[in-house]
Amino acid sequence: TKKPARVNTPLSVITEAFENLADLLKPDISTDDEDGLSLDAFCSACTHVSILFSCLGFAFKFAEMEYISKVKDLVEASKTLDTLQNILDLDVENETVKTQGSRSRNLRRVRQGLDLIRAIFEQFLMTDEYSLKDAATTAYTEVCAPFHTWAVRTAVYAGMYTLPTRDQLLLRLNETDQSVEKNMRRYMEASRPIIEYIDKLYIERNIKLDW
Ligand code: 1PZ
Repeated sequence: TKKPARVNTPLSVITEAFENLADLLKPDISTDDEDGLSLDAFCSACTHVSILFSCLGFAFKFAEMEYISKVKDLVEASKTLDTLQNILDLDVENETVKTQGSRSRNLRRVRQGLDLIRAIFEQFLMTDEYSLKDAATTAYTEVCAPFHTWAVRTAVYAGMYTLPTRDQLLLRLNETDQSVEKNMRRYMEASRPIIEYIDKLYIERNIKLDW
């Protein structure tokens, strides 16, 4: 019997991008610890996330534009800066870490987006009975809501009602129950060290993560 050809689903593309990025953080591969994580490599993984938005529908157009504009700014930065820590060091020097639109702030926002996706996947896999709306609502409340304004939170919670059902999502992602579980778990595992790495960049510079 012939095995079905392996197809690249949107989720497997994202997952692979983050696994490759996480590999760069492994001590045996990065030869010089002082170098830090490549901004180019980080941006290219983050760019892949955009594919997901097309599965969510019109209500999340705003989230998509927000996310993409932040990543774009980091791509712009990557033309002159080599690593993620360069971004922080420059803003620390200029006292613009938390300034609206600064690169350190945009990096923090993108990091929150990556963590949100991880939390949504975690919730989604908790039980088959869980709707995408409930999974996403719980994850958002945990990961992003504390840092968003009242207006944004209200819009996001309203938008949740327009999310596709579980089955619709699997269909749009071209996944089965088994394949979606595997890919979501792989993303959850790969994104964790990257998120921790980014947090450490701020903490090492005495910047609290309460924003
Ligand atoms: C498959 C799972 C579907 C779940 C969908 C859940 C979507 C949650 C959407 C969150 C929208 C946040 C919108 C706006 C946030 C802004 O307040 C901040 C402003 O930052 P500032 O300019 O003040 O520094 N913007 C962001 O945080 C940018 C990134 C937000 C987008 C994250 C999306 C994550 C991906 C969801 C799954 C595709």
